[in-house]
Parts: sequence; C-alpha cells; structure tokens
Amino acid sequence: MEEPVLSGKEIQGDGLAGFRKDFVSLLFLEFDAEHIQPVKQWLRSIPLATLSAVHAFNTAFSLMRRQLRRDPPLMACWINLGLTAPGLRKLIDKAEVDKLGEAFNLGAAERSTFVGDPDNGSPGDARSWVIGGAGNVPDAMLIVAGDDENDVASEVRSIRKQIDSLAPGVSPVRIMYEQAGQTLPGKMKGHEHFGFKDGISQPGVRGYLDSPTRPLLTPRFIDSSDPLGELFAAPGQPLLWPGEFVKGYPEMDFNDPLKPVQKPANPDWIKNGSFLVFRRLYQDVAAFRRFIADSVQKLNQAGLPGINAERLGAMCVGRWASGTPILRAPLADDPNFLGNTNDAVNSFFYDLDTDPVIWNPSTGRQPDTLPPARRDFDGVTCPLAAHIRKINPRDETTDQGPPERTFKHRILRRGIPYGEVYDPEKPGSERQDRGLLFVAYQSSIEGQFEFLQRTWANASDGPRGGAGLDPILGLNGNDDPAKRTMWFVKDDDTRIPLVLPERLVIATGGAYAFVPSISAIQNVLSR
Ligand code: N7H
Repeated sequence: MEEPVLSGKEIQGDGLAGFRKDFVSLLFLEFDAEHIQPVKQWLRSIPLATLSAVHAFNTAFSLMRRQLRRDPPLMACWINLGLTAPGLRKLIDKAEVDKLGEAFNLGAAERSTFVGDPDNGSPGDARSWVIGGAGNVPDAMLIVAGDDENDVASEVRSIRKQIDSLAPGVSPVRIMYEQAGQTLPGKMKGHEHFGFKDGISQPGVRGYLDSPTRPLLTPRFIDSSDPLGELFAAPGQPLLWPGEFVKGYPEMDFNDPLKPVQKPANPDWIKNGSFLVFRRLYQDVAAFRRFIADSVQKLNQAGLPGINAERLGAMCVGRWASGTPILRAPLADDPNFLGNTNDAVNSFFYDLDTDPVIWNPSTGRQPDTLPPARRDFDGVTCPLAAHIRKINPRDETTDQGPPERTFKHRILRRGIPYGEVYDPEKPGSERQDRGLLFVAYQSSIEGQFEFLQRTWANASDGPRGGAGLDPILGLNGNDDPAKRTMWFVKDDDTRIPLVLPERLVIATGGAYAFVPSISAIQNVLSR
C-alpha cells in the first residue's frame, strides 16, 4: 500500500496544509469578458502560495512553538486563488467547464435551497446574499491570509494597485466585495462566536511531499503495532487518500479504507486542483444564548435534571466551550484536557469504548491518562444530533453503511470568524454582523459539503434514524417547529424532544470555486 507523492509545487497550499493565519481578507472578483487578455496576464502573475511552501512554514512554526512554548517570531502572508464556473467560462471553453460537475456549474446560490437555505425572502435567501447571490456571483475569489494584519492590508493594497493598472482606461478586473476575517481576541482566540473552540478535528491525508526530504503530509503519531495504526495518524484523525481532497490522486475504495482507487483527473488540467466551498454564515449569538437559557428549564422540567447552560451548550455541539469532548467529560468540563498535547481532545469514538493508543516512540508523547470515552450508542451523553456527531459520526454505522463509509464525506475546514465578539453589555451589539467565513476543501462538492449539509445536518434521520436536527446547522429552511427537533435520551431510554429556534446560523453569502494547480493557471486557464 504505497502512499502517493504529492506535487508540492503544483497544489495551492490552503487546502492540504491550511494557511492557519489570524488575519484573512477574501477578495471577490469580476472579470471583464471584453478585456480578458489583461485578466489572464494578471492571473499568471499572482504569487500563489504552494503546498510545499505552506507545509514547510507550518512544520517549522509547530516545531519552534513546541520548543519555545509560545508562538515563534515567524510570519508569512499567503495568497490562493479559486475560480467559479462563470469565471472559468470567461477563460476557457464552456464545454471544458461543464465537465466539472453539476453543483459547481450551477454555483452556490443556485444550489442554496438544495442545502437548506430558504427561498421565500426570509434571511438566508440567496437573493439577498451580500456576495454570490442573484446578480453578484463572482468570477474568482482570492484568499489573502497572514499572521500580521498590516501585511494582509498591504498585500490587498498592492493587489488593488496591480488590477487598477492592468489596461489603460478600462478595468478588466473589478473587486466586487471584500470580506475581512480574523481570529477572535483574548480568551476567545481559536473559538467561534457561540464561544466554542474550533479547528480541532481534521482528517489526515496520506502521501509524501515531493520535496528532497519527502516529508509525510500528515505525521503519524500512532505506532504501527496499535490496531488503529494503519488507519489513523493520531487519535480521532483517520488517514484518507488524497484523492478525497485533490483531483488526480487515489481515492478511498468505497468498502475498504486501506485500498486506494486510482481516479485519473478528467479533464487533465484539473489535476492537483480542489473544489472550495465558501459560505458566509451569520451567527445570531444572542438568540443562541436565549435558546440555551430557555431550554435548560424546559429540559429540567421534562425530567432531565442537572443540565445547566454550559452542559446544554456542550450537548448541542458535542464539546465543551473549551474544546473538551463531552464523551470524555460527560457532566462538567475537565480543565486537564485544555492545552493537552497528546491528542486526548480528539480521542473518542461514539459506538465503542475508546482505549488509549500506543504512541509511535519517536514522537516522545506521554500516555493519555485522562478519563477515557465510554460507548454512547444511544446518545445519552452526547445526543445523536450534537453538531460534531451529526457531521462526523466517527465509528458509527450510519444510513450510508459501515463506519468507514463516513470517510467518504470528510472535508478540510479552513474557516475563520468575522465581526466583533458579542457583548451583551454593549448597546447595539446584538444587531452587529458576526459569524463564520466557512471555507472547506474537497474533491466532490456533491459528495462532501452538500452531502454533510443536506443529508446529515438538515435531515432528522441522518446519519442515524431518530437523531433529530443539528442545532447549529440544521435549521435553515425549516419553518415548521414540528420538524425542528433534536432529541435527548435518558438512562432509561426515554426520549425528550427539544424544539430548536428557527435560524441561529444564516447564510449571507457563498461561492463554489475551483482551486486549480499552478501549472493549470499558467498553461491552460490564462493562455
Ligand atoms: Fe462545524 N460550532 O461552533 O458549533 N464545528 N460549525 N461545520 N464542524 C465544529 O472539532 C460550527 C459547519 C464540521 O470531526 C466544532 O474542530 C459553527 C459547517 C465538521 O468531530 C465546532 C458553524 C460544516 C467538524 C463547530 C459551523 C461543519 C466541525 C468543534 C457555523 C459542514 C468536525 C471543533 C457558523 C457542512 C467534527 C472541532 C469532528 C466541528 C461549530 C459550520 C462541519 C465548535 C458555529 C457548515 C466536519
């Protein structure tokens, strides 16, 4: 089972390596089809960050941070480019673009009702999106991300300058919309606006980089003598074949996660490219807090004693606000998981008891001695509808079949919050715009992002019958309270329903883009 070699200088870096920056600016662009030559010339000149560069930076950063026990003084500012179907159609033959699939060609707005957004004029309707909706679908999306806010601002200024001087008297490229994002300040760093730690669980990706030292893209922390060693890089981090995220590499066999299946890129130029889903997700933090406060009382009265606001929040997400998994600390957060470096924070299954893993001795990791996760098949500890259980059921048998099939629906999440932290003491704070700039990479929009949103988050019976709706994501489009329910289960198997509020997370923008390889941009798309 040879792992593939990944073209580090061809693949753009945000997908497989992740920029992991504190400041981001997303630029949404329109191309003038009448003046496409200067557009192409400019596309060729953008200094795009490659997988090799981003991976090398991230590796050095992590290494130094472990030694210094603080963030090292290393900084970078990276750029990546995605092109939407209308943008590609301005650059190459429509017939070539058609080959990229139906969802991509229709685009995020056209597919919005399919993934649960309303179409009745209420908030979330794509016709009112600030970007990507009717009449404002971009041709391209630039991601500018850096460790320093000033570097990002100066990179954006320089991009503006370049596109202003592309051709005399005309504007071949127009910035339609600019969206800033940044990690939240102070104690909220690394958390999203509802208050929960984010960016903990990501799949691992098999393969070596083609640089001289041939590093593995995802380091292996579990020893090969451990039963999980072949399938997992670290606890909770399955190893997936790179074709699940990048075109032209082996994908996972539907029935055997250890078996790669060759999938040649078609058309050829999409090799080393990925699909990017962007959703601008407004979060109604005040409504989330009201929902939690009101529901605590309801659940206590319904016979679930001992549930307070903190625990109910954890039961809705599947993790305490700190990131501690509720399956490993069922009744109250356990501060020992915070900052724990042995991956205890992601070491849990739902269907089976979770034993500590045997570490690869070269990692120097300490044994995981924190309370282990115990089997929770019925969802007594972590409701079946909890966000992270709905969207990644881990070892559960689901409506798709045996547990390994869940691996076909993983995404690489690269989102970042936008807007100021909610402050109930501050007048007007409730009405401010804030949320998540959701960005996910995959090789199939239909099979990954759309599947997760539509078939699992939005469906009461996915991934397992009787789960109820995902309280974070599964609300869009469900105006009927009877259909907006998540279920709690008592020790004696009694089920207690909780009707969810209409919309805590509302899409206010979106785009489906293709993130091509460097040579596809140089030799195909901008020729
Ligand atoms: Fe979710 N949240 O704050 O509740 N998400 N998410 N997400 N999400 C995760 O484990 C959140 C969204 C996934 O492997 C955590 O890294 C919010 C969309 C997946 O166990 C938290 C929004 C989609 C995982 C949140 C939002 C997903 C995940 C725990 C919108 C895909 C990994 C941190 C505003 C369709 C699950 C962590 C695993 C984790 C929240 C959106 C998917 C706290 C607020 C749209 C796959």
